[in-house]
Amino acid sequence: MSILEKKDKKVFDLIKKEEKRQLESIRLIPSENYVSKSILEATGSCLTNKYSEGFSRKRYYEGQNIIDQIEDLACNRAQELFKTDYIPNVQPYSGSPANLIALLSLCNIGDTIMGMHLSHGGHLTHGWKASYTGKFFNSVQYTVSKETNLIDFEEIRKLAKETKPKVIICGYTAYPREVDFKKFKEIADEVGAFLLADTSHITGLIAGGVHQSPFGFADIVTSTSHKTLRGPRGAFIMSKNKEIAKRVEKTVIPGLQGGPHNHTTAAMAVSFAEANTENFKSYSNQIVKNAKKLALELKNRGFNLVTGGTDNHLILINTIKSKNIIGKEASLALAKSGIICNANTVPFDTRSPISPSGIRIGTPAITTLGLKEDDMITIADFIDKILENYDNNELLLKTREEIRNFVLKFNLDF
Ligand code: DSN
Repeated sequence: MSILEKKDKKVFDLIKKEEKRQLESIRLIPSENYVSKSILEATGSCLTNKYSEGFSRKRYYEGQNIIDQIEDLACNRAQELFKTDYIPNVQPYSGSPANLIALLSLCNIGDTIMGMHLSHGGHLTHGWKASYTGKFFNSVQYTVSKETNLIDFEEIRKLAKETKPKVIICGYTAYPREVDFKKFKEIADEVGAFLLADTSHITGLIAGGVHQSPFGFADIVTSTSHKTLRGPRGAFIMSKNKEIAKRVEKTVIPGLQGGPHNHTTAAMAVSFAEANTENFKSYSNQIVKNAKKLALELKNRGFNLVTGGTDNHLILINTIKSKNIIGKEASLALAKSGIICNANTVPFDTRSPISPSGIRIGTPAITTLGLKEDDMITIADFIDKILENYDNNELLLKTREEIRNFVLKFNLDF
């Protein structure tokens, strides 16, 4: 970035500082990752200069010969990666627009949709009351079981039969267990609903074969490309058949978006190829191994984990039950020492999303950095020490140095 350094030192310096922060912290936000240099190059390429409203060979502006090839490549690679004939659309700007596009393709404004409640693990765009998906549609929200904090299929079936939703949404942002897409499909069929699977968090695990696949069950699969999949900041939609894919196209443009972000499309194509390798299989397997080990080590130190552990890449800790600290205080204390996570609601939380009862942590980024199971023991020790001493500023700052030294031993090498 020598040109940027010369032309705009202020922005250059801020980017360099952020790069340093990312490499000197233990990054545990489960939706974040480090991308490869190839993906950084593709996102920083001349493709950002081009407008391409429409789809391959059906564009509104000229000069699309290369862009069409890039978009076709991304779509073909998506199908190869997920071993599916679902029809890809790689144009949604990010996960929230992708979900809105999916909902507007499957039903009309005012129709009933059914998604998981925000504080039980659902996303804002799964019909939460403050999101427009909760205002445009008649949103019915399901919860996890009070006893186990697991998905309760009998409750979901009962609610679906009572409310007759047009769309049922599964796939979550803060649910530490495997999603059984087949069971959701059975319920959707029983009530004549479409099934929308938002796999954003677990797409990399699906690609790597360590989580079951929604293909064959969901009518639409939406996903961001930057979480466990380790691609650029973007999203894609996979539709079960041509009719749904056509509706998705129309909802993308002219419905909700203008020109696609071609630099993102190219980077997405790169990430689909990167994820279709033996290396990526090992990576996704290691994400889960690390998460399970970290959960075990935290449990051994007396932490209260929602559902008692994890099957995927994330762990939800009730910090009030664990250490009598509210989630925001816990995440701030951890950040002061260089462990970056987010405060998170837990099921049946009585506190608000801005100051909830827990934190959410995950292993995708640290696994990219090369950390293995033994390193999870060190991280659990750090978390324990910090939360035991969350109001001891001196100790937090001293721990910051220990964490910097620990994490700088690892290198991004791809
Ligand atoms: N912000 C994402 C997450 O952290 O899960 C979801 O959109």
